[in-house]
Amino acid sequence: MTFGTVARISILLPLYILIDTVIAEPYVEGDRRIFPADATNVELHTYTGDSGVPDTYIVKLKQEVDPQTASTFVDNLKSEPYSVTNGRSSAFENDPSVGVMMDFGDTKMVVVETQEEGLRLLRRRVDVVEAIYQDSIVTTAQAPVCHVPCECPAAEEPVDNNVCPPKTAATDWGLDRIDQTNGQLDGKFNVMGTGSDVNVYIFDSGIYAEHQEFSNSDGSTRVSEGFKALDSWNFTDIYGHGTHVAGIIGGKTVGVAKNVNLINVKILNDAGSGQVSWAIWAMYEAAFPILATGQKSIMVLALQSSRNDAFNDVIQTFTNYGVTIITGSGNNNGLSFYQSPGSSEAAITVGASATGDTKAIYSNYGPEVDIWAPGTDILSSTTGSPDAYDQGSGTSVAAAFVAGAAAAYMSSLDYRPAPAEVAAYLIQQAADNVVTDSPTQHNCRWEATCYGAHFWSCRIKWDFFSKCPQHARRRYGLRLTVQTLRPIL
Ligand SMILES: [Ca+2]
Ligand SMILES: [Ca+2]
Repeated sequence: MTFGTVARISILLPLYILIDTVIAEPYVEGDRRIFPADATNVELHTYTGDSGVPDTYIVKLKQEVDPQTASTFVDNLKSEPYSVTNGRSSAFENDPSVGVMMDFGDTKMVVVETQEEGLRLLRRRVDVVEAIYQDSIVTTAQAPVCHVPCECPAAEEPVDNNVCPPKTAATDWGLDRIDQTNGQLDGKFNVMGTGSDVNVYIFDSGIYAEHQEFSNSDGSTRVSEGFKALDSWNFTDIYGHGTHVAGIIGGKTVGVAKNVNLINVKILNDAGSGQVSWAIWAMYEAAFPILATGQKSIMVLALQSSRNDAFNDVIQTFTNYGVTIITGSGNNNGLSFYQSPGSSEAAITVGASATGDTKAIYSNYGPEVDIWAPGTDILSSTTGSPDAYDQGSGTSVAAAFVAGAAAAYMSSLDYRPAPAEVAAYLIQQAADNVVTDSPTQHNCRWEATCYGAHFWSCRIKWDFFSKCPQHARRRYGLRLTVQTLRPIL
């Protein structure tokens, strides 16, 4: 090394440090690209892959912003250069959520459709905006496609495009399993509580209300129409996922809470796909009757998106208001930390098990998973005719069992229990040390994300690292200490 080189380093080093403190560089975490806040820009989250909805952002306002300033800000979004439109294309023209302020009490959000210049200017509104999150695609937490390695029942069965062959044998092992701590199935399902005074809001692809699983003795249905993301939709379930989930929660033969009120909140299109902003909007709409009546209510989000902190924020808010929210951990066979709502602390996050109490190969896992329930090869109602049934798998299925159990428990009380009370009851009823086959290679993983060539630009997830020892004890290892579900009373 020459003298000249040494001298250059000693001069440049302080400059690098100085620049680093002024302009915060983006970093990548999972498939999110996070632009930290700095003196002149608010925090921005985007996606590196195709999870993000192009040119669509969920803007979270600062908590201290007064209502007048907030509404002026939102009004101004409708003009150039923000150009909030009521949709970029005909398919979105009837999206009611864009450009409307959602006031959740402790937080306010507005969905904005804008492009590069508008986004740049939005980031400069440090006076009003807390953070900006790109909208993201949300789909059913159903697992028709095997994740690597494919979990097929027998190696000799053909695997086409990594999709397992359809299962034919109908089973009802899920109901049988959840009413007992012992893994030896007894062929029975006993439940106390029918969920009759509980409203379960199912945020999904719709519900086929005419299915016999939902019919009362007088021919009426227990399914009612709630809310839908796009005005042009009707409530019909074409995709079938919502009807399957609803059957497990409250079908009269295949369901857990056999007399619960099922409310159809359609936020997924007929291909089972939607946007997180649609889910947030529908939660906002659903909250009005829930909070006005104080009725026992559960929101079921059997959905998954790449992690979206706006989604997690709204779930936290409604949990604070007393709404019990139940979700699946997601179907990536990875950490639920990288998915929403699976990463939500506030929701009751459910992992999926297969027969024999093994972790379902697709199920996500990790510190955010609160409880496990059957998820693989579960028979339930489907669309097409009032007596149509099909098997499905996924953490949606597992979440549906827990939602049914929560509804049955809630209906046994003469008051609306707080979400924490519902969660505590379910976990207390469950058995530890049951679900096996959790991966071990992710134990106590910590990550450093670096940009540039300088060590001080690395960002280490100390938070995650510090959580590991506790969860390594409780939830990882050859013999898991996770819970399987055992309702009710
Ligand atoms: Ca049983
Ligand atoms: Ca949780």
